[in-house]
Amino acid sequence: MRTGSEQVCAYIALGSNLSDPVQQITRAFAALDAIPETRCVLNSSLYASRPMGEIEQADYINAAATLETCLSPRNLLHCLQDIESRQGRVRGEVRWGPRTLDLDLLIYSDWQCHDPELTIPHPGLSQRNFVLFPLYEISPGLMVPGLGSLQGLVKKASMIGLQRLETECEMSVS
Ligand code: A4P
Ligand code: MG
Repeated sequence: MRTGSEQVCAYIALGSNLSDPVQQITRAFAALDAIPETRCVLNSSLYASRPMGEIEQADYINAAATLETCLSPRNLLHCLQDIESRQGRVRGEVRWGPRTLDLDLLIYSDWQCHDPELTIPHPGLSQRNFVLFPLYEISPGLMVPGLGSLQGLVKKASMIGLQRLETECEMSVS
């Protein structure tokens, strides 16, 4: 069990499709940086994405962030859930339903855990283009514990239904 104290890198996926999603994600970057013993050292561009799943709902804004943190994975997850609540997240009614803010802990150092309360790497990471491309933008050399290189995962993914909203840094997947 990982208890925290030494500084590690953690990667977060952000998503929103309610109550001004661009503003929600921008606020969430600041909230991540304000977590105790934690700094948000990089954030990706914002991406518009078509909703995954069967529910009819608005398009999402997605992004990714790199944190440096001394918190344990569970304490970090609880901080992410606090931020979701503060930004109006109502949890639990519909799986994959609309939300003001979703913060998923994608990767925590080289750690792997398969507990329902905390699964790391996040189980959706390798199948979701709205997670892979923002993460690749901020950490192209990343190795995903148990899954190999992020670049390898990105090469198998498609940009269909995904649009980057900012243009200043070009991505190339070779
Ligand atoms: N949990 C376990 N591991 C983790 C982890 N690594 N990070 C547990 C965060 N939470 C983790 O999460 C449900 C439970 O997962 C929690 O109790 C936590 O302890 P939740 O945030 O309450 O519920 P959820 O997010 O609705 O569930 P789920 O199945 O994780 O939904 P997803 O996978 O996050 O999908 N379409 C687009 N285009 N973009 C999106 O961002 N998001 C969703 C939600 C649907 N469609 C989307 C998007
Ligand atoms: Mg979630």
